[in-house]
Amino acid sequence: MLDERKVSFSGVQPSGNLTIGNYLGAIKNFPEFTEKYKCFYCVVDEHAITVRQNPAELRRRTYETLALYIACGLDPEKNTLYVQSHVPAHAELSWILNCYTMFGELSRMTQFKDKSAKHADNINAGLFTYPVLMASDILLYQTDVVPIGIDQKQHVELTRNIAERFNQVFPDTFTIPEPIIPAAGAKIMSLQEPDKKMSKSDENENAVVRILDDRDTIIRKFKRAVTDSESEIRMSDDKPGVSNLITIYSCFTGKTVSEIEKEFEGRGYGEFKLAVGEACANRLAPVQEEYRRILADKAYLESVMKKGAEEAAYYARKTLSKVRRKIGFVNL
Ligand code: ATP
Ligand code: LTN
Repeated sequence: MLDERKVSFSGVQPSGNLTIGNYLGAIKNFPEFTEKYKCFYCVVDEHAITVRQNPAELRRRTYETLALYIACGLDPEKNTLYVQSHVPAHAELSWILNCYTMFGELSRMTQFKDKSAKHADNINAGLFTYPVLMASDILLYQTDVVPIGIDQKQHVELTRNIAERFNQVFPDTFTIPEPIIPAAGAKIMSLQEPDKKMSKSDENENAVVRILDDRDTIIRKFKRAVTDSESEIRMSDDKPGVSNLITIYSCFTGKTVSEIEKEFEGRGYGEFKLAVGEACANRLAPVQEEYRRILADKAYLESVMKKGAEEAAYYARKTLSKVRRKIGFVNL
């Protein structure tokens, strides 16, 4: 039967233990699309090797990221969950799209600039062309929507430009995708430097709360969160630490900002931080329990990977063969 639903696609790199930034900005929102959309959620291991990875850890994290997808509510029967390197069409389309992407466009990507500064000893060509592989991920499935955190918006905009450029030469090849960015939680900040994004590869462990951190660790990290010298719990641009904590508390409890400001009126930062830590730990506890159960069954995870790769490859092949035909490659 022809599946006429719109398509949702997103990916997460298995490049570290996932943070509450990854959770609130991306993964938590993936299941919303399950019923109405045809959904592809990918563990992007090829993206992860743009910075050096320990092979054993990369392999382990690939299983772990898949297990987290499922623990966060993605049913493998209803969503196509798979690993990027299991579907060679991603790398193939990426080569082709490299020839439709401009050097200047890639030079402007802020993630490239940030990561080259952070890994100055390894500014490899893959780090530079990373957004083209991401465009291939998205365009291979004729994707309509891409749920992501705000830091990835620029990459989806580039994807749209590449698709439009390609479509201009070869009409009706790609669907033009839209980024879907959550109203709250699209950019969770570091708990230690609240003007910086919380990032799973941050070296300061106190700056990040991981989805799999235990309750005591979560509460301790929130207790140590940097705030300011005032004592008022209020959302404001000049109070980045407190504002970030209000956002996190709001995402985990469903309370609005004004409800939270009212709830903590006249109460101190210590009390507030404890409440944020508890709300976060309470919400993550069932995810962690489910994760442990799923991760213990490696054979099950491999069966999900295998089924997902077969499903994804079916759709990817359709687009790739259309592209090959249009650009003049001989299809045998
Ligand atoms: P790295 O530290 O390795 O660069 P990352 O933490 O930025 O990784 P990714 O795997 O690149 O994580 O991102 C997966 C998804 O999580 C993306 O949609 C991204 O926008 C989202 N995301 C990452 N960090 C945050 C954050 N701090 N707040 C909200 N969303 C985030
Ligand atoms: N670049 C993203 C991860 C990613 C992605 C994608 C997200 C790779 N391919 C396709 C959405 C759609 C990141 O660094 N967070």
